[in-house]
Amino acid sequence: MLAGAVLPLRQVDPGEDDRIELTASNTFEPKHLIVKAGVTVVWKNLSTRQHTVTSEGPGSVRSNVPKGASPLRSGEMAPGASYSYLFTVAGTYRYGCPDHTDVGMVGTVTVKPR
Ligand SMILES: [Cu+2]
Repeated sequence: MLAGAVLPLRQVDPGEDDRIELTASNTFEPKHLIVKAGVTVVWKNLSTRQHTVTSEGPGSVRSNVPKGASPLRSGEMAPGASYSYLFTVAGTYRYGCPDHTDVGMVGTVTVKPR
């Protein structure tokens, strides 16, 4: 490998899946994801506790999705469970796990138009 080479970002095309992991340290990984419209994102709970992916909710969840987009609303995700969402509306989606926003379990997905 050339010195100073930059690793390419994974390129995910419309119709394909990208992935965000819910980790054992109560984080979404990656915390900030950029995808093209038409990509489905799959959140996978790799931790040993229940979490949710929620774009609207009580308390400190800083919730927002672009106008015309349906909310992110996984319901309780047991360890090992997955939640999928097909992003069709461009813009920034903010979400969190309402039980763990106090420890920083929040993330964003930015959707670029095709
Ligand atoms: Cu949680």
